[in-house]
Amino acid sequence: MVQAEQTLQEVLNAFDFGAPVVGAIRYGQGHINDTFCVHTQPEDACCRRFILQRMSAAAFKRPDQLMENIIGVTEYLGREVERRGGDRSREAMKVVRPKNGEPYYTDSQGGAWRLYPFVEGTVCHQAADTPELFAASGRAFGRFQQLLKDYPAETLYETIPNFHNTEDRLAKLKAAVAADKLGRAKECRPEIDFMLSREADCSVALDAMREGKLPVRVTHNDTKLNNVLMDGVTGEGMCIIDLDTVMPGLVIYDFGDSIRFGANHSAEDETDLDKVNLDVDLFAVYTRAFLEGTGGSLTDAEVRYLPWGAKLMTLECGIRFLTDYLVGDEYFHISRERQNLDRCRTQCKLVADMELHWDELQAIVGECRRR
Ligand code: ADP
Ligand code: GN1
Ligand code: MG
Repeated sequence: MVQAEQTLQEVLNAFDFGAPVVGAIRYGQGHINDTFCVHTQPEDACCRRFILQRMSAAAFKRPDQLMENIIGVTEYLGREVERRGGDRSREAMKVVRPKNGEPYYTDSQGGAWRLYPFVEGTVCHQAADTPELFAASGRAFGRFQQLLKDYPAETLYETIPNFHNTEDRLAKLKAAVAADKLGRAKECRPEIDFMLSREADCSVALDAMREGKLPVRVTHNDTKLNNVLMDGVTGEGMCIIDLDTVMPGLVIYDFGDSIRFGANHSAEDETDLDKVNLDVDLFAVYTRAFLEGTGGSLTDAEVRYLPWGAKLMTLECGIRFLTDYLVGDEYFHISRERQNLDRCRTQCKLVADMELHWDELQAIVGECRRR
């Protein structure tokens, strides 16, 4: 058996699945963790599935703190869902502890693994194929915000320090360009210049936060469409997943990351940039749905800054992809060469498009404010 298989077997033995395991296969399209779907076969029932994940050691230095956050948040969400008459087994994640009772299992190679029941009857989409789907994801992320509005933010660890500190992200890009350890900077000069020429933008939301205009709340911080499971029958947003980065943050970033990923009709790593365009109608659809989901809990300033959330999250993500490309693809999983550079290029195109449509984006948000 090769080492990876041996490790997987060791990890499978560390959990009690309640029935024999019949297989574990790689699963999903996340960029960060190693995800497996575990199939089990109870004697007198259908196959029961689980999601088993090795948390990324590159991204998360303190899996203990991360899991404390997740257990706190998932239990809180479960109680809130129940209080509102919902089904907590489908609308909230649940951590399954290993046999040793710890929140996660550390394998003999040092990898940190956690287990969740698979939320059945749901679909995970990689693109907003219809406006209805995108609206449903917006309501779900808005509702997530509402459900956690009274969660004690000060009890949460910062699982990735400076995660959405755009100024710091730009500083890291500058350092990577200066070091240029793989000699890749010469092929991405236009992208580097694109980012550097927007240095002032990187401070807009942070300044507003420092000046007290934008409140810090408990936020998800990774609100891609594929981090919400949609009900397979109704198409409504069912369960928000990927809670690794739930931390104190800005709500405009949660809004913005969804726009970055979903308000267009191309893959994040599309190489034909003609296909990469911001869909202003989808921006409008998401804005209304997200605000509906938050149940009116945002301040007027937060609503006013929503277009900035969209632009900054896209710019920041582009900066991160570019930095990772320059340092040798250490953070984001890649399946082909130059994928992180391609991802960076789509983000630049989207930022440019947002700038082009800036007045329209503001008008859409203005209309929501007047409602
Ligand atoms: P990453 O941080 O790498 O994106 P995720 O936690 O988002 O990892 O998981 C990767 C994929 O696994 C998701 O996009 C989704 O398809 C699937 N997934 C994760 N958790 C569950 C779950 N509890 N039930 C069903 N599918 C899940
Ligand atoms: C990562 O984990 P995943 O694939 O949902 C990343 C996000 C990026 C995103 C870009 C913890 O999200 O911040 O926006 O890739 N997550 C982490 O697709 O860094
Ligand atoms: Mg994910």
